[in-house]
Formats: sequence, C-alpha cells, structure tokens
Amino acid sequence: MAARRGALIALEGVDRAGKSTQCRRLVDALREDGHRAELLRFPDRTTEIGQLISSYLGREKNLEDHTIHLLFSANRWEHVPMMKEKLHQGVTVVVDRYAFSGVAFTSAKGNFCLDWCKQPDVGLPKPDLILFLELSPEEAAERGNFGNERYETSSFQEKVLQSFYCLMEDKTLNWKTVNASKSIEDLHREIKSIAEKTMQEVQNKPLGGLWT
Ligand code: Z5A
Ligand code: MG
Repeated sequence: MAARRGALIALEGVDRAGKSTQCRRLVDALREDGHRAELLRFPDRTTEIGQLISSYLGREKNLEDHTIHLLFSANRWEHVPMMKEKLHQGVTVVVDRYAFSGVAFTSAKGNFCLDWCKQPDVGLPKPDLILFLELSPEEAAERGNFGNERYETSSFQEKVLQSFYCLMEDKTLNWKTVNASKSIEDLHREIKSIAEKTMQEVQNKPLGGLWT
C-alpha cells in the first residue's frame, strides 16, 4: 500500500481576519498531537521573487499589474517541488494565503477577468481544504488600522471580498467558511477539528491539481 500523504490546507480571508494567527496555532497544535505539519506563507518574502513582491507591497517599487500578478504566482510555483515532496512524505502543509488571494487581489483592480487571473496558478497542488475566515469590515476595523502597504484600504478590500465570493462558487473545491469574529481559542478549536477530519479523509487519496 502506498504511504499515507499529508493534507494541503489553505487559509484565506479578508485583511486582519486572523489567518496568520490561526495558521501558526494549527501547525503548533498538530505537531503537539504528533502529526508532521509545516507552515508556508504566501507571499514568501524571503526568496528573490518574494523580495521583489515585498518592495512592491511596501510601495518602494512600482510594477505593472500583470507583472506583479505573475510574480505572486511564480512565488508559489517556486515552492511546488518542496510542497509535493512534503505532502507525499506524509507531512500536512498549511498555507497562509494561496492562489485564491492571488486571483482575488488582482481581479479587484478591474480590467482583469477571473479566468485570466487563474491561469498562471492552474496545476498548482490543489488544497484538500480551503478555510475562509469571514469577518465584517467593522469587526476587522476593531483589530486596528490598516497598515501602509498597497491594497490596505477599505474600498479595495470590499472588491477583494466580492472576488473571493465568486471563487467560492466553484464546487470542485472544498471551501469551508468559518466565523472569524470568535475568540482566537474558539476559532482555533473549530479549525483544528475541520483540519483533522480532512487529514483523515485524504490520506489515501491522490493529490489533485488546482483548476485542472
Ligand atoms: N497578495 C496578493 O496580492 N496576491 C497574492 O497572490 C498573495 C497575496 C498571496 C500581503 O499579504 C498582501 O499580499 C495582501 C494580499 C496580497 N494584501 N493585503 N491586504 P500578507 O499575508 O503578508 O498580509 P498580512 O500583513 O499578514 O495581513 P493579513 O494577512 O491580512 O492579516 P491576518 O493574517 O489575517 O491576521 P493576523 O495577522 O493573524 O491578525 C491580525 C490582528 O488581529 C492581530 O493583531 C491579531 O492579534 C488580531 N487577531 C487575530 N485573530 C483574532 C481574533 N479571533 N480576535 C481578536 N483579534 C484577533
Ligand atoms: Mg497574515
């Protein structure tokens, strides 16, 4: 029998929904329970491509809209060999944002169709679970002001949210929406339970390709 594989779990959601907090909590808790689990964050600002992205987000550098979209995608592709290796070794990989952020943010700029935005990410490892952390703009505002990075304005974030809702209509993907206004601890318990169920369900199933 083939070795059991790990699950690919993506966390998505609006700004300040708690994605990074919950990704860290999930990986720590899975490890404490004896699972092998690793965290990846997109954009990964540590690679050469990631540094370009980071200077774009920090407004130090201007890049043409298609160009930055392709760089965000390239930043995911550069991790694919490692992600596949880990997953096939039985390691669960938790990703803090993934291709869905890529599509939602670029398409929110207008003049981009969803289909064009998806193309560069077609064939990436398909998440077994996409947890969408839902939070109203009012509740997000209570968690502090927007930062100074590009995209951090309420009007833009509202368009991003609408793009996420379009992506969630795709029933070939396992989207689960969770209420991110709960306490960090309650939300963590809910996310951990959904993640564990998915890990069980997919361990003997082949890894899919995204949007293929
Ligand atoms: N982007 C893109 O355009 N294309 C792409 O392909 C990708 C991304 C992958 C940088 O992302 C930008 O890149 C982002 C999308 C774009 N632009 N925007 N906006 P990033 O991931 O680096 O962004 P970030 O700086 O990490 O922010 P975030 O992800 O929006 O925040 P978060 O991770 O969801 O939240 P958090 O850091 O866990 O928590 C935020 C605060 O709330 C913090 O003070 C927490 O302590 C607090 N918090 C968290 N949970 C709770 C609960 N449950 N209750 C109360 N307070 C809480
Ligand atoms: Mg974050």
